Order: sequence, then structure tokens, then C-alpha cells
Amino acid sequence: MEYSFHTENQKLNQWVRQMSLLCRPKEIVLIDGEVHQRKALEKEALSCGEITQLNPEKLPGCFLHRSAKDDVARTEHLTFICSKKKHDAGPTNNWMSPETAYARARKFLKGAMKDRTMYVIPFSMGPLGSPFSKIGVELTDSIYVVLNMQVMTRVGDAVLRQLGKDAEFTKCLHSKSQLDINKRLILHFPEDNTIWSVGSGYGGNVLLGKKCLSLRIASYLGRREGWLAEHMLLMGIEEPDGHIEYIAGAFPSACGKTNLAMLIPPAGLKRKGYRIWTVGDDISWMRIDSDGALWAINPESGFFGVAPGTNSKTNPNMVETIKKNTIYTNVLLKPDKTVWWEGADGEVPSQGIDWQGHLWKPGMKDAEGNVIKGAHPNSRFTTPIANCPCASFRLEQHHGVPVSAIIFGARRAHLAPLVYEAFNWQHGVFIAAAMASELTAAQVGKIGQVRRDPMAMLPFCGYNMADYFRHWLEMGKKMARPPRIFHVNWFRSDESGNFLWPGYGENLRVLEWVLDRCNKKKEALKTPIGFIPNLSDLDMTGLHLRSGALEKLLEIDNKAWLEELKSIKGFFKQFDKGLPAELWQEYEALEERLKAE
Ligand code: OXD
Ligand code: MN
Repeated sequence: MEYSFHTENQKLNQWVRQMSLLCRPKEIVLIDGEVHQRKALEKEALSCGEITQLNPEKLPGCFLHRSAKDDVARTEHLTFICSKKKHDAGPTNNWMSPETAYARARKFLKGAMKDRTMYVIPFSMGPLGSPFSKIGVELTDSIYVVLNMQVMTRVGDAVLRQLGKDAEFTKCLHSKSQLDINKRLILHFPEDNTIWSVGSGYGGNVLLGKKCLSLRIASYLGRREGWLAEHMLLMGIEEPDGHIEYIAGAFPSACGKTNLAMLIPPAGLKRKGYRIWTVGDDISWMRIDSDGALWAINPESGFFGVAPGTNSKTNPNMVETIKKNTIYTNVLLKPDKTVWWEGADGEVPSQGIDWQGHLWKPGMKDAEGNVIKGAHPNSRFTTPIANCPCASFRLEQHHGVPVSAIIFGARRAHLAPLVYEAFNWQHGVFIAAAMASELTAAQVGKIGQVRRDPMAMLPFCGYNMADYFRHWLEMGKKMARPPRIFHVNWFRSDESGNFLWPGYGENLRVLEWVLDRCNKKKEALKTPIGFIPNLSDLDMTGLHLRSGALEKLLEIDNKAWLEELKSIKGFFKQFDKGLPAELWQEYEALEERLKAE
């Protein structure tokens, strides 16, 4: 069969034809971004059972999708950086040579789209035409992917017009193939601006604009072009006089990043009249502007959020957001065609259809005696940011927003205080490079075990992390007005394992101090690890912690930090001579300060 595909862009035409000859679809359909095409695709996905229509009165425009049982999360062990030289992928990435990677994937992709349609999705990460933005084109044989990409990115003819005759784009090829975990590969070729994903249908593996392009490929491009692609939320805090300051924040998974990005101010701070504006909950792209400050956009246009635990206490704004035009994946279906998950609002339903499509009743157990969950712990919703009651009005602004502070967060039962501030940019880069979090049920590994996750980018950096640290240091030197850097820990616990800090909306009390520091409104206490707040500088109106809890939250145990240094050393050593000398300097300076006390 001869494939014909024509746009103005010859490189695109040629590539689509080549990939068609490999995957052998029955037809090629260009996604134009128009509503009637989307409606037709929804209809087709409904008729083949790929999605189910939810209650049109209670959840208008919403659908449910169930994935294969072993295709419910990112598969890091099947994710590779395929640079020519192994060294360029670095010690923290899986590496495969481009030749081997292309050859292996080709075997799985050959004829994989037989009897299927290949959809061609032109998409823009970032507002069309912004100097931040990057164009990608995803080829996929999954309508589910098309529908999700239309929520998560800007899709269609306008993108093609932007691409014009000869603009560059990231070549993204996806086939669900047989959805076989043994024939699954998520491959990144930074030097070819190419991504190949085969054998999966899970968002993080197949919505190629997200982790694959906006973090792995973009981090590589960012280094080459002098900007940063980061695993960070982006939020604005508006004061009563209308002035808005923006904070970017990096947290490993299951640390409440999405909830923080759209928090509701706590009752005790209501009198101050703060309003929160969400720009993004997962990814920030940051550039130095002509004012010497760091400006950021969220390249995405949707949230791909975790359902379990989302309720009107943890995240009221998200509860509102997902009431319409939302695609749910692997949640429980209730008899009235609405959805439920563990930790949702309201009563536990008396029955439903679980994420695997089986009849479910509360308390049911599997053969091993474990309680069967209605929704998968990593069940998700894909929903437009525009639905969010606190969506920032600057989402479409080509210049993005100015970043006053960057916060790095982690989950540490002990050691890290509630908040501390770096002495300067270089020290901040050290703090971020050494950051670590305890594993939760969301990751494979022993619960509670500490994993180093620099800048929360461990699974997402598209090149050698030693070079990534160097790039961060270089960016600092180029900024006349760099953001201040902070570290936060909402998860410090007492001896019995109870959290000392209530978290959620109350976290605004910490962010308030962060912004006061940025605006030089507050002094701080100098400690060996950085600046911490004077107790009286945190506004605790309306919040009653147990006596001594705040002191404990800000306590710094020098002995424990000296132990921590040993683990940091082990982590840094794997980068060998590549690790920037500045990070060893910071390491030694910290050791000296800890020993001097
Ligand atoms: C995500 C992740 O889905 O970080 O955002 O895994
Ligand atoms: Mn993420």
C-alpha cells in the first residue's frame, strides 16, 4: 500500500510516510483540533468499548477508560535515554545505543497498526507562538491517546500553521501494539529529537508531550539552548492589593504537589485576603528574560492527576475541575454512572464495577486475603486546566510569569525541617542535587527507604545529571535577579509516627514566610544547613499545634545531618569526575559548619 500524507511541511510528510511503512496502518487521519472531529472520535471509542460514557447530567462530557492490568503506571525499567554515548545518559538513566534501540523497537512496531488508523496529532507545548513553546507531532493508533492529548496539549491545524514549511518538531511515535509488557519500550533519542513508545497505553508512557517531551527531551534542549525544563508546579499568590508573586516547586510523586498548586487559604489566614492562582501542577519551563529574572510557563493545558485521595478537604478546586470534560482512567464505576475512588467524597458505594471491570463490593478480598480496591491506587483523571476555579489568567501569556522563589520538597519523617532557605543560588543547587524522599506505596521499593531524587528529576532528566547540575549552576551565574531557593518538608513526624504539621491549605503559612524572605520583609535564623524562620515569624493564627511541635518541626540535629552527608557522598560519587566542583565545595562547607557547632 502507498501512503499519501500532505501538509506544507515536507519533513513531516516524509516522516509520516516512513513511519506508516513501518507500522502499516489501514489509514492515516490528521487531527485538526475541531470539535466535530473530536465528537466523532468519542463516538467511535464508545462503540468499540475503549471508553464508557459517564452520567451526562452529573458528569457532562466525561468518560471512563480501563487499562490493561499490568499497564497502570510509568515503567521506569523499560524507559531509556538513547544517546550515542552512554556517558551522555549518565549513571542514573537506563541507556541503549540508538542503533540497538531503533532495531529492537522496530521489531515490535513492524505492522503493529495493521487494521488500525494512525492518527497524526500536531501539538504545541506552551502557548502557540511563545518563545518558550515547542512543537511536537505524535503518531498513535490509540483514540484514547488522541482524546487525552487534546486535553493535555494545544492540538490541531493552528499548530501546523505555526510549523509552516520548515520548522523543527519533536517526532513522537506511539503504538499500543499488543499492550504486552514484554514488548514495551519507551525510548528517547535526544540527538534526533525523537521519541518512540510501544506496547503501553498508560498516560505517562504514551501522552508523549508530557514526561517524554516536556521533561526528558526538553531538559536536553534546555541545556543546549540555555533554559530549564523542570518537574515543578507553578502557582501565583495574590495579596489583597492585587500584587501576585509566583512560586515554582519540585516534589517527587506522592508529596501533594497537585494539592499545593491549587490550595485554599486556611481559615486563620482568611483575613489577609490571599488568592491562589494555579499555572501548572507538574511541569515548568523557565527562561531568563531581559530583566535578568527567571520567567516560567506551564507547557501543558491539562492536569493528569491521581484520583485516590482527591476530595473536598484535600483539594476542593480539583473536585470542581473534574466535574466536566474529564477522562477518568481505572476508577470505580458506580451504578448511576458516576465514579468513585478510595478517599473520594461521600459514602463508600455499596457496589460498583472496579477498575478491572469486575463487580465490586466494599471489603471484598482476593485469593490472598487482601482487600480489593475499587479504584487502582494510581488511577487518574485528565482534565482541562481551564476548568479549574483558580486557573491563572496568565496561562496563555507568551512571556509566562516571573518566579520569585523555587521550593524543593521531600517526604522525610525526620531530619529535614519544615522549611529552610539556601544561602545563595549555588548552595540552593547543592540542596536540590542532594534532595531525597522516603518511598511511599506509590513507588516500587521498601516503604520508608530514602531515595535520592535530585530536583525531583531522577526519572525525567534526559541527559547526564552531572551536566544537569552544571547547567543549573551556569543558569545562576547568568541571572541578575535569581529566585531564592528553599527546601520544605510537610511530613516531619513525632516518635509515634504522627505528622507534626497539618499540611494542605496550612502550607500557605510557610509560603507566606518564603515570599516575605524574597521581599526582604523578615529576618531569619542562620543554621548550618541554611536559614530557618524565627518562630514568631510564622503566622499561626487559628492553627493550634501541640506544644513543642513547631520547635520540633524546625529542629536541626547536627549528628543526623552528618550521617546524611555520608549518603549524599555515596550518591555524588557515582558521577565521578563529572560532578561540578562547586557541589563538593558546598558539601565540605556544610560538613564544616555542622562540625563547628
Ligand atoms: C506524574 C508523575 O504522573 O510524576 O506526574 O509520575
Ligand atoms: Mn509528575
